[in-house]
Amino acid sequence: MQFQKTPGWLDWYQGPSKPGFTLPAGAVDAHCHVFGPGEEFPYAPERKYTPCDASKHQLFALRDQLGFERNVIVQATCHGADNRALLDALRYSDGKARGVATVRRDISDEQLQAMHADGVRGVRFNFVKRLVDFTPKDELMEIAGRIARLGWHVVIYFEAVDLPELWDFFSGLPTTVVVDHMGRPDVSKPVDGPEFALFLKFMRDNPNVWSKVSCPERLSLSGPRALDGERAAYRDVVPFARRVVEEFPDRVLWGTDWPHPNLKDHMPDDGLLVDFIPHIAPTPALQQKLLVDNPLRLYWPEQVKD
Ligand code: 0GY
Repeated sequence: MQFQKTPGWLDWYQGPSKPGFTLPAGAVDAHCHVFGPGEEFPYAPERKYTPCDASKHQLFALRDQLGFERNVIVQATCHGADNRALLDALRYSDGKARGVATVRRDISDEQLQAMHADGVRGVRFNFVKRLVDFTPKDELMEIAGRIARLGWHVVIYFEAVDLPELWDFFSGLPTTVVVDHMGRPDVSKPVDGPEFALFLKFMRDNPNVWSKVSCPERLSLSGPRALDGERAAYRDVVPFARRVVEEFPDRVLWGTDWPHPNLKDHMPDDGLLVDFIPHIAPTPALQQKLLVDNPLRLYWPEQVKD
């Protein structure tokens, strides 16, 4: 099937620069996607955008180029609850990728078991209105109860302004809960202001909640331009991500978000994104937790030695 990209869609950055920051051995890119290719894995009829194709081969080439060893591939909304492209990439990865799927309540236990065998370890609940239609909370809670029995976790994606309304639902989830992109703070507001304080309180009050400190390119207003050094981009996001890393070093993850859906202004150089990491995790000990120990504990626990 032929698909036309959403008008204005930015293709991912070809030939990323070599990062100045050397990733620790065993580093995991814990948030990235595959898109199609549409001819092989058609985009879902209910999707809100049609992306450019971004295949497993291209994702794994980026992994090797940047110096990551593993990926966590997150089901993107353009594939709805059709997880075939994700599962295909997981199978092809030879154990180097684990996945986060999207499922509906009609999924059978046998299907969940088969996904587990392929490497899925979580489901994603999306509350960003421009990306998905509404799913009733009782359906999501039912799914959470079922996947908890497999030892999976729930990834949640929402905007900062919606946290108060979603707080009780999130707090009632029976699994580890991973927040995408720090709950999308408005970084034009102060890091010490009430909005981000609420997010930090959410993490403090709920010890089962983790956060991805990812997507500076999505949250930044200052953008990729260097303010105080050639490779120091997205500096306005640093205080937010660093605050989360320093307060919750055992509950943070980082990912590229390749191939960066729905960016309107610029497409990031993924090498430059890697160079963002030492600004938010300034010591080798924090980098080891963020990039290796935490993702292994969540996605490859059988490989963690006591
Ligand atoms: C991200 C962010 C976005 C999109 C999706 O599944 C998706 O479509 O996650 C976004 O548009 O903010 O994490 O990829």
